[in-house]
Amino acid sequence: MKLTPEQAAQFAEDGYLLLRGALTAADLDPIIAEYEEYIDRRAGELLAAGHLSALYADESFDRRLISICREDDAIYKELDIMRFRGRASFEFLCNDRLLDMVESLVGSEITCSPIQHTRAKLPAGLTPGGSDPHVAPWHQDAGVTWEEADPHFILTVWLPLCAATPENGCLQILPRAHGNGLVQHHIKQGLGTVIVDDEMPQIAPLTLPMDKGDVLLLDKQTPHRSTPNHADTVRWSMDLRYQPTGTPTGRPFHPDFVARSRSNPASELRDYDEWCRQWEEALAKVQGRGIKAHRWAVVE
Ligand SMILES: O=C(O)CCC(=O)C(=O)O
Ligand SMILES: [Fe+2]
Repeated sequence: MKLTPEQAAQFAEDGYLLLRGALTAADLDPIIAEYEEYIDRRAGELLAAGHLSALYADESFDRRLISICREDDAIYKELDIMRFRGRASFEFLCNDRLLDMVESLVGSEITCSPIQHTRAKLPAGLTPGGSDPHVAPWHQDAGVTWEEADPHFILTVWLPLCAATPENGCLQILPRAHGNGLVQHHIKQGLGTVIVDDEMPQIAPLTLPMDKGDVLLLDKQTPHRSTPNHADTVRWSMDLRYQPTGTPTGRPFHPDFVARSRSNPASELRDYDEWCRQWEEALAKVQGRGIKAHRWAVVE
C-alpha cells in the first residue's frame, strides 16, 4: 500500500503515521505459524528433558508462551529476529505491501537495517532476570544508533502480531516532538536507554492501542516508550527499520541488506540462507567483544 500525499504530509507534520488494517492475515500468519511451530518443538524438548510439566498445546499464540515460561524461560531469549532466523520472518522484511509504505517515505532504494526485533513481551515479573528489554523507557530511535547514522533518515515500522493494548504494554509516543534533532539520553541500570529528564519535551503522550494488521510508522526523532505488560497475554510485535541504501545504519557490526531497489533489482537480497549466514557470522564475531551499541553514559 503506497501512502497518499496527504498521509506522507501527515507523517512529516506529526512524526508518526498510524495505518489501520494496512496488513492482512496473509501477510502476518506465516510469521505467527513459524513461531508457533518453533515453540511447539521447543516445548516438546523441554518436556522430554523434565523442565516442563505439560506442553500447553491447546493454548493460543498469545498465551502459550506464558504458561511455558512460568516453568522454564529458556525459549524467551531465542525469539528475536536475528536469533530465531525464521524464513517467513525474513520474507516479511521484503513484503511488498510493507515496502510500498516504506518506499513512500524512504524512496525507491531501500535498505533493511539490522536494528530490528520480534518482541514477545511477557507479563511483568515473568521475564528472565527481572528486567525486560521489551519495556522501553522514553527514547528516540535516533538514540540507539552510532553517531554515523545521525544525519540520515531512518524509518521505524512497528506492528503487533496480536492486539497491543495499554494493559499488555502497547506503545506511547509524543506527537509532533520530532524535528529538533537528537536529544540527550543516558543508560539507566535496569531501565535502559532513556531521554534525560531535562530534555523530555513537555507534550502529552499519546497511547496507541493497535490490532493485528495495523502498522505504525515512526520518525527516528519521535520520542516513544512502552509500558510493562500487566495483562495475561503476550504482547507479540515486530519493529523494523528501513533507510535509503548507502546510508549507515549505525550498527555496522550487524548485517543490513537491500530490501528493494528500483534501479538495480539484482542487488536485492532474496536468499534466505545467505541472510542466516550473515547473521550467524556477525553474532559469532561480536560475541564477547563488548561492543557498545548505544553511545550514552551509564548512570545508576
Ligand atoms: O516494542 C516496544 O515495546 C518498544 C519498541 C521500540 O522502542 C521501537 O520499536 O523502537
Ligand atoms: Fe524505539
